[in-house]
Amino acid sequence: MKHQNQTVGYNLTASKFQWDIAPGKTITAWGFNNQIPAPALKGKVGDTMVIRVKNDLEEPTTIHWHGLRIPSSMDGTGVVQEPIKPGETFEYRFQLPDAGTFWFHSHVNETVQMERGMYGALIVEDPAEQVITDAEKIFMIDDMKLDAKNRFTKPGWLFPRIKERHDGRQGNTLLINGKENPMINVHAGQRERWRFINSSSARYFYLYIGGKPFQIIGTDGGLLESPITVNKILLTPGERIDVIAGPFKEGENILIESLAYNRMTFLKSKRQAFATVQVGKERSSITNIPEKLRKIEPLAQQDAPVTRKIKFSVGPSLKNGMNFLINNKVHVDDKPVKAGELQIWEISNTSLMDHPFHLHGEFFQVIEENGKAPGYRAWKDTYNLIPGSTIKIAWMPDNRLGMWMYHCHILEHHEAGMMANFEVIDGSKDDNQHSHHVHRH
Ligand SMILES: [Cu+2]
Repeated sequence: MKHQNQTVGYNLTASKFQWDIAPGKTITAWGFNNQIPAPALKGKVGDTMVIRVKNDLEEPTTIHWHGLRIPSSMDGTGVVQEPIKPGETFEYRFQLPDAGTFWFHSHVNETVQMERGMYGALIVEDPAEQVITDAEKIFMIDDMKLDAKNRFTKPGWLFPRIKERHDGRQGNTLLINGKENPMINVHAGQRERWRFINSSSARYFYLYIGGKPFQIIGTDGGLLESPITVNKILLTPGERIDVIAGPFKEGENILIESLAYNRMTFLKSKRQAFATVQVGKERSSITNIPEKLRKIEPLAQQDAPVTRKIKFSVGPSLKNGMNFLINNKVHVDDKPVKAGELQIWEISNTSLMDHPFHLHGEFFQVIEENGKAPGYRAWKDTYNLIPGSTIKIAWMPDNRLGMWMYHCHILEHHEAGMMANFEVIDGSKDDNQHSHHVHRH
């Protein structure tokens, strides 16, 4: 039976509240509907989602819908929207074009607002999808930097401040779905779909499930062509991954961990546990994972001519110790692109640390990484650039004209300048009719 498109309504209220991250461990959070994460928003492909956001904080905010291919005016950034002032309400309204694991988060003063909990999952299902699992869970990964009294801290001294700017804020308190080391209950013999979302400021989450193999079935922009079996996978800030976990044996206790990943920070990376999976009584399984999940048509060949070059780098700054740069500048206005004109962007990272590149409102395909074609095709909106690397991405701007942006998804780097605004313009008009010069971010 064909799915009848529906309108799905949600109310989100941003406010300050007390939140228990563990028994007896309470923080003053900022978030939506008094919970971290916000309630998961769910819809089906083709549905219209209407989300009324009331701001009960003492400062302005907006919401960015990470990964959703929606109109520019709904993207939630400072160039497309007046921030929602304290006491005001704004209605976001858009159709859900793609199935997948998406998320939303504030896009004003992110290093404070997101750090304190202003994020949630947005799941879009496709009723025609063939994947069947016994259960489904969403895991939003985060960390918070708290002092001994569970307060959020900002480094006061110059060197710690430079370190946090350099590394991004990496917390000492690890969270899955707003809780410290939660118990995850599963049944023996069953297989579940786990949707991981890295909503942290800067932490590289290197997923490891007790060494057990799991299957990756989806990335940022929905299903892969075929499942890929691994026993670890890196998830950088902003990225999502759908995996099939299990079957496990009754009585097993398995840690969900992040392995150490050296992204060239001052802070040394360690292997750390985020949650414990407790395996209960055996149950029968109805899971079915087809070998062919879907077809992803290639947007371009590896040797397609480059239409734009983007360089991520770090330079000295008298005021802050260092600046985070795009093409040698901070907070950049990049050239427009024309709707319907294939984009082949060569993005290089000449700095000595990793940066996750995020493009708003579009999916891209990585067609080359350091001279090689990637192992499999996937739709992405966030992709990690290791030091000294160069990738080529292909994407096709459609008719959603207006302002968009790309940036490093380490929030402190974004704030320190590693971001650019650009416009998607009508392909039938010439460039100099358009000259938005904006410097907000
Ligand atoms: Cu960065």
